[in-house]
Amino acid sequence: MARSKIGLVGAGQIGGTLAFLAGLKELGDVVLFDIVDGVPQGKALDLAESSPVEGFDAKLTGASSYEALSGADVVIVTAGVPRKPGMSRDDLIGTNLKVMEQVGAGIAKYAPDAFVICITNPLDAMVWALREASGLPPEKVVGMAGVLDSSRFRYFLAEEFGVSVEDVTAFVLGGHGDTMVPLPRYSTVAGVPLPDLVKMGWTTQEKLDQIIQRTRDGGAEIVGLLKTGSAFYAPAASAIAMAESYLKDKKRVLPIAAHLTGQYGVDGIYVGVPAVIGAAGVERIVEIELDDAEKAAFDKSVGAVKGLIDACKAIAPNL
Ligand code: TXD
Repeated sequence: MARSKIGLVGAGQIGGTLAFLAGLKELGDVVLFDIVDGVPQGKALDLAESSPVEGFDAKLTGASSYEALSGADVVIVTAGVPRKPGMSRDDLIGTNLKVMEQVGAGIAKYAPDAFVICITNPLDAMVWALREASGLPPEKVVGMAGVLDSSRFRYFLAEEFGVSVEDVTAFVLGGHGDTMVPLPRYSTVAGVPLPDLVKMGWTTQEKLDQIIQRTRDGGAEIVGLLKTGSAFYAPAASAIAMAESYLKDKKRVLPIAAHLTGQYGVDGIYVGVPAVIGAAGVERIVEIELDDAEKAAFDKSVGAVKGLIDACKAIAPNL
């Protein structure tokens, strides 16, 4: 059976890391695409030269034409510009929306059967725009944010509790921004929900609230430290987990930006919800029960996403 093919649109900080992780996990052949000539080719060659050391067999190439995406099974999109200190994710709309229109056209032409994972910010609006511009079925176009946000949440919780990150599960719903909705009731250590752990004296509500806020500020914390760009290792690892679930039909239950058609009372936009990712793409949206406070927070986040999408429609009425 031929190897899978993974197309990476954007060969920058996240794109290069995606390529390395895809190689190390032997997920298939990798094509890096970028508009900066030489960067995709140089990174692909460097990564290929690591393969004998790491022992993975894959064809790694760089390209400056969308034609190189032909027949890709998965396309991961990081094309665009990242934040600088003091910028919000929403400040990126003007530039990155135009990029999504170009990328959507390229995918429609050369990889219409691919499972597409958008990473470009502001994520919830950019994945919507990418789906509109590509015309692909909504179940084959998703956004990566919730896996990253919940991984940050899980890491901070594991540190607080002194337990393995492997035994901490967490859900973060809603938009990838200040209104994201970490859900303590559905986050656990080995199945023990966080509210019970507070009662058991493992932590305090105040400490838990601090961890939730640090999760919300996770991106800005790293942008502030790096100064020249944003996070890229954890974002790349998060998108690769989604790609792997599709390529291996693992049916993972992951928080992703998915197209809703009435679930959670939301229709026609992308927002972070738990979903099953398998060989058919988004195979199920998991509608968990939300209490009044959680629902109010989720609805506020949905409102923020709707505002971003309205801003996109104002800039690009053809979408
Ligand atoms: O959780 C999440 N979704 C976020 C997403 C987590 C972290 C970063 N987030 C966003 O991903 C970030 O705000 C950016 O919008 C993207 C990519 O971040 P990255 O750190 O990889 O940015 P780089 O290193 O600047 O890489 C972007 C590449 C760069 O090489 C450009 O030349 C290329 O995109 N680029 C393009 N490629 C193709 N086509 C076009 N038009 C284009 N424009 C820029």
